[in-house]
Order: sequence, then structure tokens, then C-alpha cells
Amino acid sequence: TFLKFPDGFWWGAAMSGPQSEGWAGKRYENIMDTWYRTRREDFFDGVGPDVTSDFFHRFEEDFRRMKEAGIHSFRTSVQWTRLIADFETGKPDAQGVAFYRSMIEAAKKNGIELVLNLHHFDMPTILFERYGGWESRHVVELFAKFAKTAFECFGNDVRFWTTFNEPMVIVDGGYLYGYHYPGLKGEGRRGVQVLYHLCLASAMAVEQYRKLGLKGKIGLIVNVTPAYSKSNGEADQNAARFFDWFHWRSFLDVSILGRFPEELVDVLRRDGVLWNAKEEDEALLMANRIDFAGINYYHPTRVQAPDSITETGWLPDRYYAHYDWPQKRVNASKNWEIFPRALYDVAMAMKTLYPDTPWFVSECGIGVHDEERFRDPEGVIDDAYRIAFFEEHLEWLHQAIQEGADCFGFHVWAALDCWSWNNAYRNRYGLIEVDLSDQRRTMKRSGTWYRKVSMRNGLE
Ligand code: BGP
Repeated sequence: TFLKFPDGFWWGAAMSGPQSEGWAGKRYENIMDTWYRTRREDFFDGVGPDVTSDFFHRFEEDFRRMKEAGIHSFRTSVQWTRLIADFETGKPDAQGVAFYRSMIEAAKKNGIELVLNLHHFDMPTILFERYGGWESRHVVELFAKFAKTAFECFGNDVRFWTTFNEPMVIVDGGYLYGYHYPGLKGEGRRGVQVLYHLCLASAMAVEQYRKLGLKGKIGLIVNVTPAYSKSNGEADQNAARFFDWFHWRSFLDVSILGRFPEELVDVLRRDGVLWNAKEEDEALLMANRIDFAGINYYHPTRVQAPDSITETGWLPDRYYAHYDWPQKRVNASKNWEIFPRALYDVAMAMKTLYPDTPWFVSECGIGVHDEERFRDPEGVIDDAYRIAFFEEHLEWLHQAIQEGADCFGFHVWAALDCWSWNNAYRNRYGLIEVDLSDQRRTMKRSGTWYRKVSMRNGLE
């Protein structure tokens, strides 16, 4: 049977500025650049954020190719370090403005609806060094100035905006588990303060957007790795519940309902790691809620009750332990579990928890090493695994929509192969291949497949 998606459903893809533009033009250093500079030996193929996929020069061609792949909605980010000339005042840089203007125009020319995101892990390094990054309330205010400038420059031309991509990764990677700049571990108190400031920064950006009286919509993109408990026993279920509260419901509750989950706040207070807030924040968070949410879904989390607390600093996993589900399928390149059904479960959770808020899948995809292995005699990457991956996820998403989930689109990660602060170009995600030796683009089989899905607004 043919699975038809709702009329007007967005078939699209995502990327981000720092992962695709390169350093051409003018921009300040951000923490991804710094991370790469200081951790280069951990990267596999030596391609840095300076090169990436050269979207800065090639966006015209790239939009044409995206159109060929059926992409009619595309998310990228405006880089704080490119748009802004003076972080303290939020004054824009003329070259930055000119670049984004021509990029926006090129998207329009190809009939592609842009979603512009403001923060994709790319804090200006100088704000980190001077003020301590997201730990500082002053930086939160500077972010609101950047947001205001972005809306003033492009708010009439771009109808969809998001404040942050995956804010939890900043907390988790930077302060709790050390896999992203500044690479700290077990700094729970500081991580929780950062979490709070990210929520506040998002709300302040929403406030700026509304103040300008713009006609579009503004949202937030959250990575959801839903927790499944090992058993139905109470202890295991509590573990899963805590995981979800901390890792994604924190952000969604506060930006959609205007307040944090009470149970989470109680636990953080009891553990002595609750954030510092100002009295006026409560009203600000309540007043500046988002219009829509973006959900990035890649894989689930399997948890059980923890045995005992062994950590030195505060970590959320004092309330859950990871567990290896014996039936799991994995993507060997990334060691991430493949579990398409979770997309249905997430969709139904969105319907129950936030019935009035429309949302879309803002990232979903599979990163694979050495796709050269799959090049066919015609020279095209025959990524049947990627097509199968999307088909399975879309089947579950379709089911959820049938059952009333208010999901208005699907964005693949990524439109083109692009750079990652984790693995450079080792894992390829694109529907369109990028040859790093000469930046040549070639459609993969998945791109041709996606075009068909998009044209028919559904799949078999
Ligand atoms: C998400 C990010 C993207 C992208 C993707 C793939 O978390 O929003 O920026 O990088 O994951 O992850 P990776 O490139 O590390 O395999």
C-alpha cells in the first residue's frame, strides 16, 4: 500500500553553517574550530572546519542539487561568528549580511523554504574565554542581541527560525561527559547552570522575535534519544523517566509549557545542583514559548536502575544505568542502535505531552564509513542501507501521523556530506556525495529515491 503523507508535508534536509561553509569570507573563531585545533589527532581524515563542504562558494549549485533530490525545505544556521562584527553590541558585519542575503535568495530561487537556526554548537571562542561561555548570564544576553540582529536582517525573508540545535549536547558533551568543548567531565552543577541558561537564551531570542512583530514562526530543535527501560519494574521505569526528563523533556517542557518538569527540579534541588535564576525569569520563560518544535532522532537509549552511585562529580546517570539490549541492531560505523519504532513512540509522546504544538523531524539519518565501498559501475554511491533506514523510519512516522501526531515534516541529516566535530568526514550522511579532493558533488542513490518520495508525497 501507498503511505501518503499530509498535504504540504515538508520533505527536506538539514545542515549547519559551521559544518558546511568553511572559513571563506570573514568570521571569528568558534569553539568547534578551537576543539578541532586542539584535538586534531582525534580526527580521522584531517579535514577541518576551515574547508568543510565549501557551501560558502557553492550554495547556488547546492540548492540546485538539493532541488533535484526533492528537497523543498532546508535548515542551516546563521553563524554568530559570521553575522556579528561586535559581540557586545550585536552590530552586524556587512560581509556576513551580504553572504546570508545571497544564500537566502538562492534558496528562494530554487523554491526551497529555509529554516534558519541560530546556534549549532558554535559559541564564539572569545566569549568562552572572556566570560566562560554559557555559564555566564552576560553571554545569554549577548546571544539575544545576536538573535535580534539576525531577525532584523532576515526576518522578513525567512519564515521559519529556530533558536538552538540540540542544546543538550552542549551540556552533556561539554560539562558532563567530556566529548565536546570544553571537554569537562562530572561538572554537574556547572552543566545544569548551562542547561538553564540555554533555555533562557532561547526564550530571550523568542522574545526578540515577537517584539519585532514578524510574521513567521520560531521554534527549538531538541535531540531526543528516548529511554526504554529494561523491565516494567518500578526501579527500571523510574530510571527511564529520569533519563527523559533530564535529556529532552527539560528543554521541551520549558519552551512549550513555560516551566521545567517539577520532578526534575526537585531532584536537582535535593542534590544541590539546581541552577541560579533571577526572579523575573519565570515570567520570561512563560511568556516566550515556541511555535513549533524540531526533533532530531537517531537512536534510542536503553536503561535500567543503577546499582550504586560511584561517580565523583554529579552526573545524571546516578539515576540510570545503560544496558545492552540483546536484540539490538546497530549501525556499525557509529555504534548507534537502529530502532525505527522509536520515531512512532516519540511522535505519540509529543502528542500526549504537548498536544498543541506542531513539530517536525528536524534530523534523522545514518552515518556510514567509507561509502566508496558501495560505488557502483556508474560511479554512483549505491546506499541501499540509507534508503532502507529512511523507509523504516518513515513507515513508523506515517503510522503516528495516522494516529493524530501533529508532525509537519521530515528533514534528513544531511543534504550533502558535511563536516562533524566528532569525526570530520569519516561518517557520511549526505543524500549528495562530496568528493573532498575536488569538492565535486554527485547524487547518491538515496538522493534519487528521496526525490521520488518527495514528488509523490509518500512511499510504498
Ligand atoms: C547531530 C548534530 C549534527 C550532526 C549529526 C551527526 O547531533 O546536530 O550536527 O553532526 O548529529 O552526528 P555525527 O556527525 O557526529 O556522526
